[in-house]
Amino acid sequence: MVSKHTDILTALKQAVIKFNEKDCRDIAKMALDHGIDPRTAVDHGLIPGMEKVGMLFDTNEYFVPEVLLSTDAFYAALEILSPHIPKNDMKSRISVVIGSILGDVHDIGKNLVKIMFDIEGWEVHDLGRNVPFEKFVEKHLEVKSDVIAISAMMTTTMMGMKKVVAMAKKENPDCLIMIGGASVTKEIADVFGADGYAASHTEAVSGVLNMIEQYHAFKQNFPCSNRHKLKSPPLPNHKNRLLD
Ligand code: B12
Repeated sequence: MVSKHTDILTALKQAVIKFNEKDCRDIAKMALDHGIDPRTAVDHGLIPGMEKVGMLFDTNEYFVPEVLLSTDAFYAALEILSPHIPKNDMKSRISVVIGSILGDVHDIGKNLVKIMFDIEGWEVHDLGRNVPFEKFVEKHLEVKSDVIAISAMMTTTMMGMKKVVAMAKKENPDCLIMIGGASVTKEIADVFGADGYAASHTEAVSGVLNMIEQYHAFKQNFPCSNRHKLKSPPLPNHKNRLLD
């Protein structure tokens, strides 16, 4: 059975690499039929496939059209798998505005992060990709989100995140901003004045919870500061998950 599961995950990876949308769909269904955890199928099938595509692109074996086709294949499987990923029925709903920064059409990573937030049962406002700076801030103010999460995959687009941080903090100093994407590091996040950073979708949820924990610690230590209240109160159920 284990080897059957491994075979299916390998086949899923290969279907992304070979940009075979139909195979991707069929193998994703097969994975579910064989009781493979859909998250495992994403993390150990689809993502390694996309990573390999990135390598082929780097070595000029693949060009943009192949990468686009692989992206379609990736999404075809993700569409089948993601509805089967169980969601938490958390009482506290953190509210997040998320999007890929202006000039950036890469959205696979952003969408994986979004799925993780969805799984947590959080309120997620997805602005999509190539999002103008002011849209992040406008949406944050409109829905009073706790967090703005921004993705940038290119060195040319990542500077835009610094602008969003400045614009958002000017409008609401309490807005917590998390940034990520292949071009971003923790150091860059610090330099940009972002409150949080996560290297991958698997760290994004704990990254947000950490950020909120630090915010509440700050409020406790500096009650007279002019920071305002977050929409979501401290989350008592999160004791075992970083927050109090
Ligand atoms: C797929 C892809 C594309 C697809 C995008 C399709 C789509 N819908 O996303 C297409 C073909 C459209 C494309 C186009 C281009 N691409 Co491209 N692309 C890639 C590729 C191969 C894979 C990216 C990917 O999806 N990885 C898989 C996901 C799972 O990983 P990830 O994106 O890193 O996301 C994870 C983390 O970064 C993190 N994360 C991401 N976002 C966020 C946000 C938050 C808040 C958090 C906490 C975490 C987080 O979590 C994610 C999940 O674990 C990369 C190569 C690579 N090795 O990354 C190049 C790459 C990003 N592309 C690149 C380039 C140059 C381009 C083009 C300019 C090419 C061209 N000549 O036209 C155009 C630009 C278009 C534009 N204006 O945006 C360069 C960028 C170089 C740079 N450093 O600036 C790369 C690195 C390739 C390279 N080595 O040159 N691309």
